[in-house]
Amino acid sequence: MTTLFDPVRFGDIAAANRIVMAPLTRDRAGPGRTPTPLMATYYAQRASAGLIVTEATQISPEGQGYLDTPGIYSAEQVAGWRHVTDAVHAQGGKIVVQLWHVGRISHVSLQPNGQAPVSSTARRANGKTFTAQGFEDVSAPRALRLDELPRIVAEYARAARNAIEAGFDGVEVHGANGYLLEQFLRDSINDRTDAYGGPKENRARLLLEVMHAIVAEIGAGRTGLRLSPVTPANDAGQDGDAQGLFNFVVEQLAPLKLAFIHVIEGATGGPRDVAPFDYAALRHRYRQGHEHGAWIVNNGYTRAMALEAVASGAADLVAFGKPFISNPDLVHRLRIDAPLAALNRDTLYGGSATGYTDYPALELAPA
Ligand code: 8OZ
Repeated sequence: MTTLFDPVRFGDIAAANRIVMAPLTRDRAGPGRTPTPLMATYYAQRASAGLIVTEATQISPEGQGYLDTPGIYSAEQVAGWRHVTDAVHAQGGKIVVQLWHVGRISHVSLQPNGQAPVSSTARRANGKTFTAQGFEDVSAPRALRLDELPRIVAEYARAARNAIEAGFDGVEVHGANGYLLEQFLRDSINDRTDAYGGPKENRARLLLEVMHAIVAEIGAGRTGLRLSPVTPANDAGQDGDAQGLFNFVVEQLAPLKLAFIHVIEGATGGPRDVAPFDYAALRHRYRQGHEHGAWIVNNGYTRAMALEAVASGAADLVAFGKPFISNPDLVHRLRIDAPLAALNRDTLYGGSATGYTDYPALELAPA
């Protein structure tokens, strides 16, 4: 029987176990939104995860929505990430970068030339972001013109190429949590009347174009996608037919033979039962006729739930977020069923090594 601690291959990635470190925004990038040596230490400390997904990383200056999040569009950023991937690989780990465009979840003070953030819509989200002034309401966006969308697709592809240059084992496209790609997907946000709005086939177009472009650039075996079909995060609302929309998305993606799909079940970081959704049906749709790619599940999994998900075959891997912040050796602790250290929420975003690289590993139990 397969367990959570068994190795697994998916696409071009060989993971030592089925425990994934979920993407976690920590707002500690340096000048030029460049990864720092401290970030390399942080990720290396967590390299016993079967796979690390980095914090969300903007594909362009326009894709940024929070203070001090890293990018992967400049040569300096690629060089900074190279230190991170080298440090993780030296510890025997695997790491993919999460490619991010926030869309309208941004603030003019974080945008190039103080411009309005861009989205599928010109309607402002009801929510806050973190800027140099602290928490501020997000700014009113400008709806992207039809003729600008190829530029966005090309920026995703360029970021994927940069990721490979930086030594990553692959990329995870951030298709979740109410950011740009979900601002196109959901009918609760997308109010366009062109080929990218209206029926689900149109609303899914940008995401599918992005996935095709990245696969053409770096190969499907190094490409994954994160989805969150019903999360209300970032004023995403609920799609009128979330099941139909996301079934369609994964059906369209199946022939691409991606390395993995990573699904947030329920409200991101919150209740798993926020809205009805049949995740098993989603997976079934994805796999029909295509037995490939890993299915990664996430959101509030306990040790017992994770063991059961893998043992039953409901999932191939399980991603843990907050537990990895305060337990760098989470894999070891789950293996021996050790208690988990508590998280200090005051040091989640921004700041120094405190609450970042100073969470200790469990002392090895005496033989
Ligand atoms: C927390 C704070 C800022 C950003 C997400 C990238 O929700 C994020 C994020 C989370 O996907």
